[in-house]
Amino acid sequence: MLKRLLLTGAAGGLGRAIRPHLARFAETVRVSDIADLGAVAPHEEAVRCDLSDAAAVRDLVAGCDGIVHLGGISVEDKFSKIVGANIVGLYNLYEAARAEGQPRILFASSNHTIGFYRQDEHLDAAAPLRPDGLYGVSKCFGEALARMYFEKFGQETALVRIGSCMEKPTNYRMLSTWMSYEDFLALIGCIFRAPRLGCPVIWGVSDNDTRWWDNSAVSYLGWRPRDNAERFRAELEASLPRPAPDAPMALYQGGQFTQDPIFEEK
Ligand code: NAI
Ligand code: 15L
Repeated sequence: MLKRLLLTGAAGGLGRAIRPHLARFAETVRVSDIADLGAVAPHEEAVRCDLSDAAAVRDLVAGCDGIVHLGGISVEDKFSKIVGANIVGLYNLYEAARAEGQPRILFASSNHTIGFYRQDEHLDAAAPLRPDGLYGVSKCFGEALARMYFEKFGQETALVRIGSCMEKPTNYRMLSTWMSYEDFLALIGCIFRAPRLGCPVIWGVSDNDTRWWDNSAVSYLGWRPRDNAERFRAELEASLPRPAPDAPMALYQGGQFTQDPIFEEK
C-alpha cells in the first residue's frame, strides 16, 4: 500500500474514471489538474497546478511515494500548447521527482508514438518509434526523458502506451486498441506492487482478440488483462458502417491521428 499517490490529469476523462478507485492502492490520493477538481473525498487532497510551473510541480510531488501521470495535452494540438504541458511539464515532473525521493511513476504514453505502423503489423516494445503527429512526438520525448532519468539516476517509470482507454470501443479500430478501466486499474496495481519495475514499455491494451501489441517482455509484472473488446463487436456492427479498407482508420494503428495537420499558431 502506498502512503500518498499523486494522480495528475485527475479532471480529465481517464482521471475521472479511475479516481474513485485509487483508494485500493494508497492511503491518501493527491488529485491534481489545471482544471476544477470537483468534490474531494475524505482520503483525497486536491491541488490545482499547471504542470508548466516548476515550483508548483515541486510542491505537488513532495511527500508522494507514487505518481500516475495522466496530465497534459491528450490529442493533436498547436505546438506551443503541447510544449508547455507535455515537454516542459514532464521535465518539471522528473526534476521534482529527483528532488523528492524518486517516487515510482506511471507515465501515460500513447499508441500515437507508433501510429504510422499499419494495422496488419504486430509490434513488441523493441519496434522503432513512428509517431503520427506532434502529440505523438511529445509522448516519444516523455518516454526518452523517463529512460534517461532511469539510466542516470535509477528513477523507475512504467511507460504505458495506452491504446484507447474508455468505457467501450466507439469505432472498429478500437476493437484492437481498447483497454477497459478495470484492466488499467489492475495494471496500476501491478506497477506499484512490483518489487522491481525498471523502465519498461507496456502496451496499455485489454486482451482483445484483434490486438496488435505483444506484452510478453513485461510478463514479470504479473498483469493479466481480463477484458476483451470483442464483446462490443455486434453492437458496433449494428450502429456503425465499416470504414473503407484504404481509409486511415482501417490502415494505420494511429487511425485518424495520421491525417491531422500541423496546427497553426495564432
Ligand atoms: P484528457 O485530455 O481528458 O485529460 C488530460 C487532463 O490534463 C485534463 O484534465 C487537462 O486539464 C489536464 N492538463 C492539460 N494541460 C495541463 C497542464 N498544463 N497542467 C496540468 N494539467 C493539465 O485526456 P485523457 O483521455 O484523460 O488521457 C489522460 C492521459 O492519458 C493523457 O496524458 C493522454 O495523452 C494519455 N492517453 C489517453 C488515452 C485514452 O484513451 N484516454 C490513450 C493514450 C494516451
Ligand atoms: C490517445 O492518445 C488519446 O489521448 C485518446 O483521446 C484516444 O484518441 C486514443 O489515443 C486513441 O488512439 O484511441
